[in-house]
Amino acid sequence: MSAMKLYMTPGSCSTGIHIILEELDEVFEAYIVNLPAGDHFRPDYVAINPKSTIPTLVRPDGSSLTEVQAIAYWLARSHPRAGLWPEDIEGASRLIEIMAHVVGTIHGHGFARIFATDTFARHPADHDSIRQLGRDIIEKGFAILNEALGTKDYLAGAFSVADPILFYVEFWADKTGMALPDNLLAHYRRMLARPAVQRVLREEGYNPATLGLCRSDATGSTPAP
Ligand SMILES: N[C@@H](CCC(=O)N[C@@H](CS)C(=O)NCC(=O)O)C(=O)O
Repeated sequence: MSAMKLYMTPGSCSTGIHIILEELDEVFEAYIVNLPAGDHFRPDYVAINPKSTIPTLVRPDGSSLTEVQAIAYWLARSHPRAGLWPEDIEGASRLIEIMAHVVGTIHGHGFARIFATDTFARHPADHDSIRQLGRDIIEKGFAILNEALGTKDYLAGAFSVADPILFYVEFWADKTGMALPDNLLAHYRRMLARPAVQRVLREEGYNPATLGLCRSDATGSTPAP
């Protein structure tokens, strides 16, 4: 048995997993995968994760686990005393539903069209419209999540592994100047106030004090004066 290894890229979806590990006070080794440099296609990384995606968690028995939701679930279930996963079937199903929506739709169909536009259309003339489609998908997704969260502090009421997953797309919205509806903005700021989240952001090169200053309105999020 050895320490877990998290293969991650600062400011990416792996930030959600990094936060879960920090919240669990888990000892792990962090390995930075430089996506722009193509590190994820190097044979040594492909041997760990043939999908060439981040995050990858290499567990104490040496086996790799990929996919954000699967890693979040495994971390929660292997630390039952932390209480980061609901015990009831309805609560657990709702968290799976939300994480799938965040990772599959808001990230995979929405932000991916903005961050990796050229993987959706070969011709640069199409890129603006692809990016706009991405923004539309994100806006619709955020409206649905805003209703699901309601006025609860966290998605399951109490903090769970789904909150850092929601956090990473809220963080991307902030960084790209997109509006967050009221309940999500309150959730994002609540997450930013957590000491573990602040530690992760600093470790990944961000200043938490400069985040969460966006405001929620119908015309789009703009920095607060
Ligand atoms: N479905 C994957 C998505 C992960 C993903 O798209 N990660 C991005 C970074 S946020 C990535 O690895 N991009 C590199 C690539 O796809 O080439 C998961 O849940 O882990």
